[in-house]
Amino acid sequence: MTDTHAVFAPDSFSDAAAGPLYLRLKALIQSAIHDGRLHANDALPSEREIASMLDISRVTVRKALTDLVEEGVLTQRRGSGTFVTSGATRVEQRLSRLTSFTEDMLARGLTPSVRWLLKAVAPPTPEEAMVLGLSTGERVIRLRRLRLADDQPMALEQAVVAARLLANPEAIGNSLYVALEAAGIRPVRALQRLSAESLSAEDAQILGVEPGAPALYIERISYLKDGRPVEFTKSHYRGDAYDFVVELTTEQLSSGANS
Ligand code: 16G
Repeated sequence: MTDTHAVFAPDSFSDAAAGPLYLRLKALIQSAIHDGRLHANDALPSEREIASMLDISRVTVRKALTDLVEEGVLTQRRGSGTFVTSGATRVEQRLSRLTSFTEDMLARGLTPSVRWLLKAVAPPTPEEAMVLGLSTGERVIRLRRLRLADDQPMALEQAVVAARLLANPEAIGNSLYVALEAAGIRPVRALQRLSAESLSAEDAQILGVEPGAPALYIERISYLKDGRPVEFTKSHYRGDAYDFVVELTTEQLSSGANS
């Protein structure tokens, strides 16, 4: 088993990195999983040890670890500590957090990649114009991508964003949410609708499965803080590779957790 203390060496927080300490610690752990310095089932040093090695408070360490447990990256076993969740072949996505495909895969130690099928400025369909609240004559940026994790096709996605919000489609790299964040329009809320489907012959071929194979069809409409819609995305996730997990809490617990 790996000695995981090295991951938390005192100089592992770069001075250049900005942002709250707990987010920097989360990023440190996620990148260690991503680049193989932490493996499935590795035990992390104790909260107290991490706090002292990085010279930060235990409260900060606890917040980072709790977040990663909630995201399924770490597992806590009472009395025996915190472990890297063992990499299942199926990917789980928590439905209660507004994250991007890139973030979801990195958080699981998988390498996301993209095969571009289309990146164009185009007129919207009537449905897109309605969902995004476009005026007559407005155009959309249409992105059609095959999303892969560790080179395995996971999902086929078509996203549309009002062209007026993102001036230059060429500036969109592999992550749409990174581009939206850079433009100051990362969504904060989304509505997602899921249904079961059988893949069309064309989509199945792109995803590398048999025609008619089961998939999850997901539509996401995401919104800015002020309520304006920013993204309308239709995704086809391979049914044999993806689990969506929903956490349910009583009202009492969720209001307590937020306070
Ligand atoms: C996820 C979202 C999709 C969003 C994308 C951004 C679902 C079902 N869909 O795939 O709506 O556009 O993430 O990811 O979760 P990116 O920043 O990696 O492009």
